Amino acid sequence: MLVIRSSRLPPSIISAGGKRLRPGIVLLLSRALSPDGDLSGRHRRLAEITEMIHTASLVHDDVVDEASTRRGVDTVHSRFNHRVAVLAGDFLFAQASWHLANLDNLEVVKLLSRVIMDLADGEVKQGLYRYDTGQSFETYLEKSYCKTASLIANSARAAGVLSGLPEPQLDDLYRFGRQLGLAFQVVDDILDFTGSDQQLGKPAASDLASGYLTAPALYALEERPALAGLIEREFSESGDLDQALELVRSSQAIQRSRALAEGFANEARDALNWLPQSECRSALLALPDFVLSRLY
Ligand code: GRG
Repeated sequence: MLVIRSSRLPPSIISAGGKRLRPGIVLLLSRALSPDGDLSGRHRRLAEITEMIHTASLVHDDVVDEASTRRGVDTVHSRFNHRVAVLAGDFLFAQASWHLANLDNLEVVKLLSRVIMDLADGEVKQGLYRYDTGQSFETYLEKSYCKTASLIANSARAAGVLSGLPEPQLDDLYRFGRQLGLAFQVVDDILDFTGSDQQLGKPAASDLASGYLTAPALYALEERPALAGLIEREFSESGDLDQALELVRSSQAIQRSRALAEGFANEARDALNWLPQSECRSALLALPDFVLSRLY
């Protein structure tokens, strides 16, 4: 993948790296599914495409959320401006689409195009339900699927397509990615309440402050009716946000969210039981625990 580096440039979202979870899954699946543990060139390209799509979505997301930092560095729009950030995100989406088309596999093109549709859909859903205390838990999970799990699920399935797997196993790969992605998003949502700015690489408690109601807030609303009033008036009075955070943190919401993430992580692990023994299989089966370990 083309990466522009210069010692004179300050760190960017690309050089800051991130966890590279999504390409890691595609690379591990490629090796785990190959009889001699090889990594094919097409799987390598698919891995690059998944990270390009992910990075593009982060750049756009930071514009929408007006976020100042990401991966511990200034966001593109805060370093340059909104116009540059939107164009940089578009550029990455366009590059990803070009390399995707050049894989010459219509099924893979369909899977990854669907992801880009889901990302946009998830972002719209999230915007529509801001500060909406009446939203269902199902709406939250649908949004989480679109914004996070779809990319992991469909790229895992696409890795299986490139390996020539039959339909039932493709379904298992999709299920692995979907449940892992949901676990990952719930963990991310918990960390927003429990992590520090430094741990997160972005401001803590920013979801609730922006009116995004995630698993901890939705569970807390069931236990603490006073929380609804604070959210509905959009934390407009001084001390509202701190009071809301205290209501969430003093309820069972974090424990219940943790149990939800553990359930998704277990389902992800079960979906890959059939993979033949290899180091890559062991690494893939360790991923659900890695996702949960971010909580401890
Ligand atoms: C498709 C035109 C078009 C727009 C995209 C903005 C947008 C619509 C979608 C946003 C999707 C988004 C940013 C979801 C967040 C997913 C998430 C949990 C990101 C954090 O992932 P990590 O922790 O990040 O893996 P690192 O930095 O490790 O890569």
